[in-house]
Amino acid sequence: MTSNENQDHSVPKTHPRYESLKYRHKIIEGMKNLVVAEAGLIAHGRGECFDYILGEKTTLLAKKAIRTAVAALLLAEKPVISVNGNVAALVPEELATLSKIIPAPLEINLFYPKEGRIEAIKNVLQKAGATIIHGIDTHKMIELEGLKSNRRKVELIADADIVMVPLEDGDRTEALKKLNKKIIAVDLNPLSRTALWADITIVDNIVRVVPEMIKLTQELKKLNNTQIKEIVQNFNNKLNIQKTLDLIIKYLEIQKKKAFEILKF
Ligand code: PTJ
Repeated sequence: MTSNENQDHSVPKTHPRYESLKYRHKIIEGMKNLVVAEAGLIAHGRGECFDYILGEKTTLLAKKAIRTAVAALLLAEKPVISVNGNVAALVPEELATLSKIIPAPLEINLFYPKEGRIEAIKNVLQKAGATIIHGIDTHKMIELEGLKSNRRKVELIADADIVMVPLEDGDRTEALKKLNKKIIAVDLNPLSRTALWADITIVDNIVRVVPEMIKLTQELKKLNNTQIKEIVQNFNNKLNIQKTLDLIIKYLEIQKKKAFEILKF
């Protein structure tokens, strides 16, 4: 085994589930470094389960939502990308790039407060090349009305017109919607409250979403404002979620048939 193959806790690159295991280890490392909350491991496992029944790929429906999300971010006056522990552990470099090219500031916002976590996440983001990071100085923060969790403490998000909330909990999405913010959710569970409350719901893995957003930002920046607006106007989020649920059912039917073929012998 070469040293390269050995890098992710002895998981060989040839392993059929290499990608999935690689991200598991990023989450575990993140937990050891305070970046990821303990519950972040469980949240990741839930995400993996939904990813599995979506075929672990970016569906055409997700691609459409991602395209719309990028268009909406480009049109926004005060966009903000909310960052939690899982996201910082999984895609720090990609977040830094996306933040720069939109441009949209990153704001650390945690559900599980713990001494040292904000600092640890800030360091990871800075190391990854991020320059504009908010949600660090408690003196600059205000509290969102009607929200009891730690996510109520926000800085630029309070004044944002669009907030991208990857791996979010339903309560804050609801609170942000009540404040008339447009919400872009990234959530592998199309049935979560966040997915159902958001204006643009991306049902896909954050590890595939952010690279795709970077690619599309470069592409959409070549369009004029009217063309970018059309992308947002032509998108129907409710329909996209319904079709995603149909896709999951269809995928499971196909997998069931395949499993039955194997079970026959
Ligand atoms: O770092 P903190 O303290 O802010 O905590 C972050 C977590 C994620 C632990 C916290 O927000 C939490 O408990 O979230 P939930 O309520 O478990 O919701 C997370 C949602 O994200 C679930 O619906 C998961 O299916 C989904 N999810 C998990 N991993 C991914 C994902 N969606 C997209 N990509 C993933 N990699």
